[in-house]
Amino acid sequence: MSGRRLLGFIAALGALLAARAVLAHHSFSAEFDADKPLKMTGTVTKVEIFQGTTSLGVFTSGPYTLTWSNVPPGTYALTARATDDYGLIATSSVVNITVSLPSASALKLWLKADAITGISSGNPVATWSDSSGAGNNATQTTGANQPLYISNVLGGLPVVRFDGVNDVFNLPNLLNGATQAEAYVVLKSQDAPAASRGLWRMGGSGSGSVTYPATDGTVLEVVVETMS
Ligand SMILES: [Ca+2]
Repeated sequence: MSGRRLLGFIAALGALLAARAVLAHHSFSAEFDADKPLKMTGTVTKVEIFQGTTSLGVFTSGPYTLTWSNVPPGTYALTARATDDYGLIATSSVVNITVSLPSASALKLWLKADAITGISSGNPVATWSDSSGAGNNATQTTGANQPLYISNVLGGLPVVRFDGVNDVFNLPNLLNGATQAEAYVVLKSQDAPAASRGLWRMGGSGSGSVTYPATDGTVLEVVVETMS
């Protein structure tokens, strides 16, 4: 979110700097009366935002605010280029930004199938240890409800396979006190299964509120529970 605000600021700053440069150019060929107030005017007709040489957006009116979505982690050089009604162009100085993944300390849960050890392929998983360091292990004490550890399924990596019948893990109340959270899930589901599948339930949300997918192939997630 700070990146979005930052981009908006960059655009406004670029427009401002560009307008000043353009006005200064106009004044060079003019003569002014030292006893009278000096009024300079000009009109910015276009502002374009660049990442390197790639245009991220063009604006022909204010407030020249850009939302840059789905930015991969990395370092980027941003500039704003303004054009005035005389066709003159000015470019802002470069602003470098870095986009990072959430810090490890913010993680509440990280279930990695390739972190599972001591289980042969095809055998049930009673405890899927949390790799985040927070100790929020996923557990299942009932043997019939334990998913299976299957090796070499996804790009050479193992997966944890749920049977779609009664396999389920229980998790601690890891979002207690949180007002929002993000989840990244790598999941392969069966297309149009005979019965709707669910990825998770939060709080007391019912089984019909989440499907991955439902019997018609649709993916639905409606969670209205207050996390507590
Ligand atoms: Ca089962």
